[in-house]
Amino acid sequence: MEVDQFSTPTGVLKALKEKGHTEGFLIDKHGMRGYDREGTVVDACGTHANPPHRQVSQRGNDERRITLRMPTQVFSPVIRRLFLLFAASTGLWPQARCFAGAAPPKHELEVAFPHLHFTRPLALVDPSDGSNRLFVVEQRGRIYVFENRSDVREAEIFLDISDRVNSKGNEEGLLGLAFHPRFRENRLFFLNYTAYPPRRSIIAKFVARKDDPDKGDPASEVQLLTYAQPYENHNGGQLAFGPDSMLYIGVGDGGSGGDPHGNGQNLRTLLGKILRLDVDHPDTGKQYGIPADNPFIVTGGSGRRGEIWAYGLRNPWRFSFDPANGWLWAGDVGQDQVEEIDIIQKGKNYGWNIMEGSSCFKPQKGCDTTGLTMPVVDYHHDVGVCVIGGYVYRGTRLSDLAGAYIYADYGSGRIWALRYDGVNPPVNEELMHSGMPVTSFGVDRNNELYLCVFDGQIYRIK
Ligand SMILES: [Ca+2]
Repeated sequence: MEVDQFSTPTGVLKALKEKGHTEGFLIDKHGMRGYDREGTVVDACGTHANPPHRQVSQRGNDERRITLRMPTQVFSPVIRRLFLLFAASTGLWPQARCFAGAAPPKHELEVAFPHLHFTRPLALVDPSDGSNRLFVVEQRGRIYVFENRSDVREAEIFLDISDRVNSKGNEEGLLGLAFHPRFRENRLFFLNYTAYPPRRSIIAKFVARKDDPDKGDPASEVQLLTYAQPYENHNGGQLAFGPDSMLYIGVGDGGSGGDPHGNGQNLRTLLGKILRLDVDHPDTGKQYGIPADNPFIVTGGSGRRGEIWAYGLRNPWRFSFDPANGWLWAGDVGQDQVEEIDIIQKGKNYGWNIMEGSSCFKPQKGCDTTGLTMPVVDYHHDVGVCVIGGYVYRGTRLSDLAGAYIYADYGSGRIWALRYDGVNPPVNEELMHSGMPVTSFGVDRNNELYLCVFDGQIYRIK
């Protein structure tokens, strides 16, 4: 069976005649219709008010077309429906869902630790120290620790630095926590938080107490790096160690709207970037080193910042590494129209503020896309308003999600599973409309996935 999708009925019928396909499908603003070789509508979906979720690979094609093939010997109504559901999940073809039949959602959220309640939790982190503890970051400047079992009764305060954290703005506060890969030996952990005055971001390291591993020492702070924040929004916030033991930091464009200072494209500022630092080998006079293989190291006077790993980002709030292959996945929060998921690679330019997702931003039409790296997927603001980057699922509880990148939207509460191998087109499946203000994802030592939600609870997918 071979199926073509065109944006005009003529295209569909032409392909049916020329290629002898069994069926063709038309997708347009009214929905989706299937045609047989005689041009008869054989299946149809209702009107869809919203345009389909658009993929990068579709950009600029007036006549949108995909060709899908499957061996005829396995063709059956059941296989056909599965096949169409697969097509639907790519996002290219959301209306194909109704061809496949409406199925109840396979997954929903459940509270992971019913006895625990937090205030604006923003991150859940495993210390990778062999203990079965989890750490939850609260925006106001607290970190809690607790044993990872669903009946745990209470969480202890691991660290309280609310005295030095500015969390007045919606996007300000204690935003990120990363444990050193050798935390068990050196007890070092790293924070990303905002302070005021002056308005700035601080990347700092702290030590946990030797006599009590459930207590961080607030007096042990050593600031590695600070950078000015011109506005209260777009502070990024993630920091995490990569498989190379380097510390990666997500930095927003500095805020306001539209990146008024052009920070995303400016290699002389840390704003609008992913940074990569070596915390184990500090350069002279610094608390960190710039790795020799960072892409923008210069010896001359260009002013480019050697800390930069990738640029052209607006607000890479959450990113993570896939433990299976080391890929760095990021959710980059969009302006007023487009949210995007990127795979971050050394030295690449992710487009902001020339582009917002795979759409031109400045100028709004005919922007120069030369040298820009497009998102793996993006979605428009009819689907959600603020992407929350997640994790590639490498746990065992949810076998059907193995290898899928799970991410969410803070505004709509939708949660997706995205599969992408770097070669074939991405397959993006919507898992659920949770209705929850998801702020972040985290994983435990077994790579099981958790969600932090602004209702104060930690959830997991079941
Ligand atoms: Ca981008």
